[in-house]
Amino acid sequence: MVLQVLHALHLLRPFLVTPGFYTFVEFIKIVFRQKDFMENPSSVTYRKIIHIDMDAFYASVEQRDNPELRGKPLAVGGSPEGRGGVVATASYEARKFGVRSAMPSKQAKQLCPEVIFVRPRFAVYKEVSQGIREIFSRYTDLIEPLSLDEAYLDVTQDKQNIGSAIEIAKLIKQAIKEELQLTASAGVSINKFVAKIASDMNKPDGLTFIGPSAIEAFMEELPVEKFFGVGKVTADKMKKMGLFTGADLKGLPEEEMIKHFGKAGRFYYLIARGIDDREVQPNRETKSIGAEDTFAYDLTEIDEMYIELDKIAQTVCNRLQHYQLKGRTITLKIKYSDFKQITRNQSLTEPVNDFKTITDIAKKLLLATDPESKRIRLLGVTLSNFGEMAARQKQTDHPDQLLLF
Ligand code: DCP
Ligand code: MG
Repeated sequence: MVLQVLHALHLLRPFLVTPGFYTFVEFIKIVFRQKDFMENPSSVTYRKIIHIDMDAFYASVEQRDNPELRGKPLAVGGSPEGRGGVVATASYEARKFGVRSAMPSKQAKQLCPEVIFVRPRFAVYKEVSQGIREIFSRYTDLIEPLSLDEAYLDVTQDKQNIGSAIEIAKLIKQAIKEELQLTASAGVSINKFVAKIASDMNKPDGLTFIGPSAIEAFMEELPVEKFFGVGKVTADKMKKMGLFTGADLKGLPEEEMIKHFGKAGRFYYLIARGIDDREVQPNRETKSIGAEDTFAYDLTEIDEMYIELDKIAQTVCNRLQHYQLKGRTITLKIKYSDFKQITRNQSLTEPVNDFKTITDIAKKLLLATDPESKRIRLLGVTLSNFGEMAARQKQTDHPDQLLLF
């Protein structure tokens, strides 16, 4: 018997080494996993995924380091006096008044006159971030950071043979509390998508487990705007089509989803069924950081375009500062009302991350495209070419590899 198998393998050898074969094997594995999952959930060994997200991250660090700020409404970000100041995050006390991330600081002050504004201290947040990653690494090396305060962990096989992902999440939360005097929320499930949504469900200091048998019902009830990758524009489109929840999405065949939402349609199709095979990927590196916006109506006037570019450039700046990165290449993306898309870029001799340079170059690139001659539905700005700086950063603080926006 063994000899027969070996003989068969020998005959199949030319096929076994082709990449196509591996793709085929992966495909079969996925099909069987999903088939098993649907028919007999108890027969499958699931992955154990934890998503951890710090609570009101910047604001909590500021309250930790300055007792006078504790229990008070706090906004970390630009001051409300200057032009263009934006809230990076707000303490839970300030959130009660409606103060939120990305809100103009002026508006935050109107909503909550007692709010205290504090400038961000990125170097401290980065240090805390390294602290939480060190805690994660006690349990697994499969850590995928999404930003300074957020990461996926695959603990299917944990380093300490604890076995229970819920127990590991508890221990991590406890270590963060005792060693860093901060709180985090955790989501535990069998895939990234559900774990991430779970971590947001009982903030602050939450721990939410969504097991295999609960996933289907959970996904059915989930509003479409909570689906990964569904922005405001897609959510509005879905609602116009009468799709409000996961259950509604599930009603649409795969071809229909792809027809309406392109490549993302396939992802939504699977996700609506609780299927997400994305691996936890350590060692991801940031190659670019950007932001874009699709407008509620097409833009035709340069003044409007400039206003929108200012907002987009501000978001890009916040993100660059959040990750402490500077880029040498600025790329402008324009999508017209007929969905045709162009990009224009400019590279500088020195890397930058300041608002003025980024928005000025984006406007210059826009102006060179004769922008008022066509209706514009989307504008985007991206910085890339982090070059030496990213390389240096990689050498000095290895775990700080980040996901693209
Ligand atoms: N951040 C930012 N600009 C944004 C969003 C966030 O600078 N538009 C920064 C500040 C946050 C940190 O990133 O503290 C983490 O972002 P989160 O979305 O996780 O928000 P918080 O941790 O502040 O709050 P939550 O408890 O809701 O996670
Ligand atoms: Mg957070």
